[in-house]
Amino acid sequence: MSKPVVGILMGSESDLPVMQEAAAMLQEFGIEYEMTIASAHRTPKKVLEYSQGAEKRGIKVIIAGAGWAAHLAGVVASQTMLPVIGVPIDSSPLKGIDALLATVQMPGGIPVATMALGKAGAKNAGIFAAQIIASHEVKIANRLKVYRVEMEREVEEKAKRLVAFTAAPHVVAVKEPVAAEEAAPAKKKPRRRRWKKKPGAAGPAGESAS
Ligand code: RP5
Repeated sequence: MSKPVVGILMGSESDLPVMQEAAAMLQEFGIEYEMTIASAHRTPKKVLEYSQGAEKRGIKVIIAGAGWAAHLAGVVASQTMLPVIGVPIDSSPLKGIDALLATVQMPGGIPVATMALGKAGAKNAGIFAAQIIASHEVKIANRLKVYRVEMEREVEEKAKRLVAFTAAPHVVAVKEPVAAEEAAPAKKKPRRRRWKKKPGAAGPAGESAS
């Protein structure tokens, strides 16, 4: 096994289900990575040590995912010259809008390449890290090209299946929606009972027929 070239950091264990998406993409492209929990506010020393030592250890890109007031990616970026990819995580009551703004709104001077919120963002972080590595590794560049071709083929297959589905007889045979009155048989009106006066008989109020 060769040395990891991508470092994945996350603020909490609760971020793992999201950040696994980044790891899955790196695995798909055959890129070695390491993954750990380091929080900018709970374990700030660890974050500093990790960020300052990463380049020396052979790391080329750092992916940092955090939720709430997500300052992790910015703090990491401030401590290294490596490119830092930020993944805002939708773990807060604000559904991640706080993490998105905290990660993307870096003041000029210390950039963080911010991805989309949540799992899609983590997935893209993995692909983006692969693209950075691909700039000096032809093998990874080729795998990325294959990935794009495969994605295109899958979408085309789905489009063909959709055409086949809409052309199928069972779809054509679908009837127009039946109007509610037609669908339900009209209810018979209850016959009103009429009180008939018998000739010469007294009425209900005791009136005699005239
Ligand atoms: C952030 O606080 C983490 O990145 C996580 O998304 C959020 C909540 O952490 P836990 O309270 O679940 O540990 O630092």
